[in-house]
Amino acid sequence: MNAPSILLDFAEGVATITLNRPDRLNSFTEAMHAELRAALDQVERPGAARVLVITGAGRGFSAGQDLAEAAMPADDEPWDVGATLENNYNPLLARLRALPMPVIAAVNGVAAGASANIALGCDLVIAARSATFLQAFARIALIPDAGGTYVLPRRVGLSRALGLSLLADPLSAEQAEAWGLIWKCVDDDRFAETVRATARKLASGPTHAYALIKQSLYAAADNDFESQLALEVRLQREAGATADFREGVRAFLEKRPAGFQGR
Ligand code: T3D
Repeated sequence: MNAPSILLDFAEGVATITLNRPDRLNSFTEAMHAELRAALDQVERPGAARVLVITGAGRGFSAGQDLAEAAMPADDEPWDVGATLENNYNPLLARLRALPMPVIAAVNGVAAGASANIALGCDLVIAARSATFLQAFARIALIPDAGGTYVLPRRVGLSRALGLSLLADPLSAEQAEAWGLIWKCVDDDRFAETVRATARKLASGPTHAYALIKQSLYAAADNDFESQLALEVRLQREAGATADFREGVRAFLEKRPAGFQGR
């Protein structure tokens, strides 16, 4: 029997999904996408988790689409590369963004192709110093996908987005942090502990408020100022109606740490 290509673990409110095809640098197959969808179903069960970490097994995070999986059609046959985006990557990116909890990409090694953009589609990207981000697409005459053309110019500006996409050179984790593409680059020997500590902190936080923070900040990229102010009113009302808000204020007034329940 084949080893599962997705591992899922739950501990203390933290769900960890490990991309697990290390001999193929965790590149994505159809089966792996299906396993990932099933794992996300588990993560989304009510009360199952308050934070999700996605990482890779072995020396890499993931090398994008498995280029060896699909048989190449004959030269006169059509090759619909958009289908895998529609069926697999786009729903995945939308799902990660909508997940009502923080999602951490723990980038342990190279993140290439669609997987670089899956990592960038997570809410917090923590990368080991030895990791790299590679918009590999132009190397095989494709365009950045899995949200790459959306997120890159918004995070690093058009000049750098074009440079990364056209030249398809690896970007170091350190440079990615300096450009504001990712949250944090940490030394390899501190990577696992940093991810663990960050996940634990988020798992004991106000989960519902985190979901609303995600919603408001992602909406800001496309909203005008007035619409964003109106959205803040609506979402702040919702945050203010949670038990965690009352607990946060009570804890502040009583000069003690808050005990958030995530609702
Ligand atoms: O349907 C569609 O195709 C459309 C979808 C597109 C979405 C995409 O993601 S397109 C982009 C696909 N990804 C790539 O182009 C990256 C391909 N990989 C690489 O360029 C290199 O592997 C890396 C730069 C990421 C890492 O290089 P290195 O030297 O550290 O490792 P390696 O030796 O190249 O890879 C290790 C093994 O993994 C190797 O197998 P081997 O020789 O030991 O038997 C390699 O072939 C395999 N591998 C790496 N990436 C892929 C892969 N096998 C299949 N697909 C891969 N994407």
